[in-house]
Amino acid sequence: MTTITLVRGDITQQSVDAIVNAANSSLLGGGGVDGAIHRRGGPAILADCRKLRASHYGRGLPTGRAVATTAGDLDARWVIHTVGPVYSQSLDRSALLVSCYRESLRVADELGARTVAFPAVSAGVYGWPMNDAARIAVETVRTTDTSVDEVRFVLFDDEAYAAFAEQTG
Ligand code: AR6
Repeated sequence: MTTITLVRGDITQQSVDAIVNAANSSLLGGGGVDGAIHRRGGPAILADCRKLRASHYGRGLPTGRAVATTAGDLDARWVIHTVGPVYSQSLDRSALLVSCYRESLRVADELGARTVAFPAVSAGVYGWPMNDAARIAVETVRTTDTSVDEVRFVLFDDEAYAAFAEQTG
């Protein structure tokens, strides 16, 4: 059984096996949670990302996929980078958001990670409505077969926390 916990705070302060990053396909960093992870984790994370680009993802990491790097100076063993979909009102891109959580958990299982912290993927710069992002996140974790003991959603503000709390009731 995977336990879902909610924390209001900064994901870079978490002590877990793996921290999931809401990255972009370049894997070279950005704003939001991505910027915070690279800032606090230090240059080792970017160095690993550059190696992954050179070896496997010259055209970028596709949306919905996930890959792991070192966690640098963070209090974690790995960062799992996943690329969420940009929200679209005309297209239903939710399967790609489901895939982000499934793929991140699959990578966590491969690594042997037992505690994994997630942000609200796609719910910032990528524009996904928070309530829907929370529903997809919680439903997907609940229906994914994984060896992860704890999935910790780390929510940055009251709106995000409330949306996830409504789903976990
Ligand atoms: N800890 C936890 N959550 C955070 C933190 C933090 N330190 N900082 C922000 N959030 P976003 P996206 C929340 O924009 O929508 C980047 O530039 C934030 O409030 O980080 O998937 C990437 O490089 C929001 O609720 O990710 C991509 O280009 C959630 O994390 C793009 O943004 C996700 O917001 C990805 O956009």
